[in-house]
Amino acid sequence: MTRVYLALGSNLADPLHQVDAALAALDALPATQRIATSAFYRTPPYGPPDQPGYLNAAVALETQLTPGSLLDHTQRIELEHGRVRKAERWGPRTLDIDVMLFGAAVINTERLIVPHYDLLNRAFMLLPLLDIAPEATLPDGRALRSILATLDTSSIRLWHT
Ligand code: PH2
Ligand code: MG
Ligand code: MG
Repeated sequence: MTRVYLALGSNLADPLHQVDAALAALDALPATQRIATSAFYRTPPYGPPDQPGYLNAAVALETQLTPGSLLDHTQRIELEHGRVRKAERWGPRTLDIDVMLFGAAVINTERLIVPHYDLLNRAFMLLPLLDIAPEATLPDGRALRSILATLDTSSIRLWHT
């Protein structure tokens, strides 16, 4: 079993509904249990500013799937929930499921980079992750808590407020 942390994001088509549907779909994955889910956060767009704010959350899974098989499933779930891949970098999306950490694995393939390539710059990923894994570290042992402390979290709110 491997402990995996996923980031969920949505800023189109009723983000709360999208993320609830993603949680249900993750719960249906084979050989996988969802063991923790963060609070839901409202975060300002990172990248092009002319798009809606995001709902961001993190989930912890215990899985026997390989990284490639888990990615097949998360990409399938994204597509089943209306994801249309656009050329615009960091543009709006109905549902985004990103692998932040896969155990202590370091993965650098065409399809998958783990730890997530931009995790260290993204408070909207680290804050939810640290909700459910305050002691989480990178594969090299660095504490994510100390990395979040270098980022601006002042405009992140709870979704329900
Ligand atoms: N995802 C992006 C681009 N920008 N901004 C926020 N706040 N949250 C996201 O999940 C996000 C983003 C690309 O995946
Ligand atoms: Mg993403
Ligand atoms: Mg993605």
